Amino acid sequence: MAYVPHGVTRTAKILALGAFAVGKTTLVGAVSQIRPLRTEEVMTSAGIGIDDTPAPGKTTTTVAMDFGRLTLATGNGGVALYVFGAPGQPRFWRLWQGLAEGAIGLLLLVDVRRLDTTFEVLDQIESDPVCRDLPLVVAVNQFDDAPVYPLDQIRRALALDAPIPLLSCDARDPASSIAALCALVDHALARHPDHPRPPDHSHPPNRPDRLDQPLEGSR
Ligand SMILES: Nc1nc2c(ncn2[C@@H]2O[C@H](COP(=O)(O)OP(=O)(O)O)[C@@H](O)[C@H]2O)c(=O)[nH]1
Ligand SMILES: [Mg+2]
Repeated sequence: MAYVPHGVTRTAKILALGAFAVGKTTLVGAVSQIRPLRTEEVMTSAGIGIDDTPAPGKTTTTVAMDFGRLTLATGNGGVALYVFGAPGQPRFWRLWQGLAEGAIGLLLLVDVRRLDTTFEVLDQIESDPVCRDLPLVVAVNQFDDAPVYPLDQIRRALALDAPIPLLSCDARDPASSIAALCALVDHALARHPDHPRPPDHSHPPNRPDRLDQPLEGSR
């Protein structure tokens, strides 16, 4: 059992969300300084046509949650981040409310090859009574064989409000994934406690269902 290191004065919980196979489990494993808790189960032929993924190496799926922990040094003592990963399929969405309880914010992972699934996830976040009030950062997990789009185009396609940070990451890379977590911590700090910004759910965003041409030279 690895205990929280000395010098840690604060803790914060973060929930990584996103559609099936966008890299949530990979990101939690990449950032965790302890052996991550995983709840992976082997996918069987029963999932064909339901749990389809462009990731050829994916043979398991999260059925409850991922959990990892990392400590970040700050000016006045360390902060321990407890990073949870949610299962992505709609049949597990009822778990999100409980997983999001007490979190300082949500990290939404996106695979640009399957933006339609991200629209559904955004709709779910907006309708979840806990998730919808949490600060949100969106991270494009840039898969090797996925096209590369300018972030402003992805922002428009997802109809993200201007204050929502949007960045690109590689969920397999600890530094890149930690940068995404830091962006979320910064964003959450900026909103709390002096800058509350209640979300406006009165006008459902109009989300286009495709992106334009990828950047030149992209894969
Ligand atoms: N090439 C590439 N593969 C990735 C990346 N992130 C995840 N994967 C692979 O994509 C598959 C799905 O990732 P996983 O973390 O299980 O997705 P989850 O369903 O969101 O938890 C796995 O086979 C990963 O090894 C990435 O950034 N690049
Ligand atoms: Mg997973």
